[in-house]
Amino acid sequence: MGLFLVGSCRPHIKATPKSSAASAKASAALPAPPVELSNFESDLGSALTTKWQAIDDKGAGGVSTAKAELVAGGPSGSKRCLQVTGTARVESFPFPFAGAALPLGPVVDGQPTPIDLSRYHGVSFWIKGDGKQYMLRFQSEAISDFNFHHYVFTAGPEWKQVRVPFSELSQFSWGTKVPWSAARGQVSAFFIVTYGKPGESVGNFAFQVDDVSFF
Ligand SMILES: [Ca+2]
Repeated sequence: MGLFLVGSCRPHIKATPKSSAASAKASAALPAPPVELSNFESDLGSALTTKWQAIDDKGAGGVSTAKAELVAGGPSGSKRCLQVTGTARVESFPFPFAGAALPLGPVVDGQPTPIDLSRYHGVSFWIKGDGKQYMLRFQSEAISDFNFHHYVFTAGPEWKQVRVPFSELSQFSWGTKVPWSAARGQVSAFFIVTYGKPGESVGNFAFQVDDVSFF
């Protein structure tokens, strides 16, 4: 899917800055923390009225694939969770990625409206997977070279909670460094995607996510 596509390294698609007025409007009704964004009990929706979707690198010339769907299960007490499966591999595009994305503001003309995350301190979710490394990322309009703030973790065979204060997010060594305090006001999407070194295929992947919250 090519919607608001980003790469794990330097893709060649330019972000389109959104107006601050649109950002302020989308942020106006944000609930106070802690807020449960998605529990996946009945659908792929979120408390922000946006919806989770599969994301891959095809729009950047890649060949990776992803599928996002509701399945039975989840951590204790859950009936359903989000399952993401696919393949992330190198062909002509050297920075393969695939996974799932949540637009944070309303999607207009295929692009999510940025919102202001200043009132939140971090993100938490439950995860289970194939033992591979994954990366959460926050796409911000304040960053023009795709070096978005991220955090790498491993999804193992047992459900575990990943709880990440925004202060623990980092950027790659390439690209312009932007403090989170300057990026958090214009965040358009949250991603959980495969993590691999440039030029390296991740191969088949599978993980499940549940109970995504901002605290
Ligand atoms: Ca659930």
